[in-house]
Amino acid sequence: MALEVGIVGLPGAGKTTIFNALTRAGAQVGGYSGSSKEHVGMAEIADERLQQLAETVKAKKVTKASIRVVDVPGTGPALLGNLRQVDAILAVLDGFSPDADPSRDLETLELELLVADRDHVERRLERMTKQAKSGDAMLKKEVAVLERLLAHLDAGNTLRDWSEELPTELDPLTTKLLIPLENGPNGIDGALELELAELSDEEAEEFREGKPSALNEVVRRLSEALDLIGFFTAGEKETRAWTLRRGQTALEAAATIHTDIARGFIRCEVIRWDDLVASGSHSEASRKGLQRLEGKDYVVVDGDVVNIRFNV
Ligand SMILES: Nc1nc2c(ncn2[C@@H]2O[C@H](COP(=O)(O)OP(=O)(O)O)[C@@H](O)[C@H]2O)c(=O)[nH]1
Ligand SMILES: [Mg+2]
Repeated sequence: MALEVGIVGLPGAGKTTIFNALTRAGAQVGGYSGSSKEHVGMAEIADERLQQLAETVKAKKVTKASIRVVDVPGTGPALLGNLRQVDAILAVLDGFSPDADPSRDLETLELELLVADRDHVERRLERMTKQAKSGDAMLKKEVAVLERLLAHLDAGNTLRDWSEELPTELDPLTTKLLIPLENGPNGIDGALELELAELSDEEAEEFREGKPSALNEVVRRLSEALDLIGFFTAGEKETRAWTLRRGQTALEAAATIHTDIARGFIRCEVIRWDDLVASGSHSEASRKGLQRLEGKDYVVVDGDVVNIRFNV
């Protein structure tokens, strides 16, 4: 499953603008009617290694790795609740209007997230209290934890300073990775990025005159914060980049590609991406002994090219 990031921000901060620039999805920007829908799209991750690999194996199709992006149309517990499954939250802060105050807005957003979590804990407590009437010991235990947790929050504390273990399936927002992103001249220029997103990669590159893409910078910060690594599958039919969290195994890499491949996993051939490029082909890399055989528990390393042998 692709990694997922949720965009939050105050109305008019430029969430949908940034969403469009990241995903090239062309969702409607501005105005309350146009921005009242949830948008979902994929943001591609730039990786210079991919093109070199594709050229080496003469790939007919090249596919970048991508992150799923969700743009929620506003704040408030119900809307923010849609983000309980995301891996990270991108907080878009207005840095372009005349009275912009990004740090004030970040505080407001953090408070909104906390309110949404408090609301969530309270609802879950109500539901669990009803269910616990059956006498189930586990449920009663969770009710006791939730009661203490609610009191903890109502005393002005946060979920981050809760020292006990949180109930599983609570999926709080305020313990997620939060990445602030100022939209404006001092941060990333959402309006400019949106215009550039409509150009081809080459044209946008030219326009930037060597300056790095602000969106690549956002994706890079996300990858870093989520501790992502990139691995590749390099075939003639398709050469493709994928992501994993650091420390994940060959079996998890297989599951990222396809659940059937994970189910039928036999073993995995691994070559370093630069060894493959330098060798010029899989067979030459293999002849030089640069290809290794690994099992399901092998921890994938950034830059690995994998070929998973499986039966279905
Ligand atoms: N000048 C300027 N305007 C922007 C920028 N980003 C967004 N806008 C404008 O601000 C308005 C609100 O943007 P939108 O993305 O819909 O905000 P949302 O409500 O957070 O989704 C739109 O008219 C955008 O064109 C920016 O970086 N600079
Ligand atoms: Mg919007």
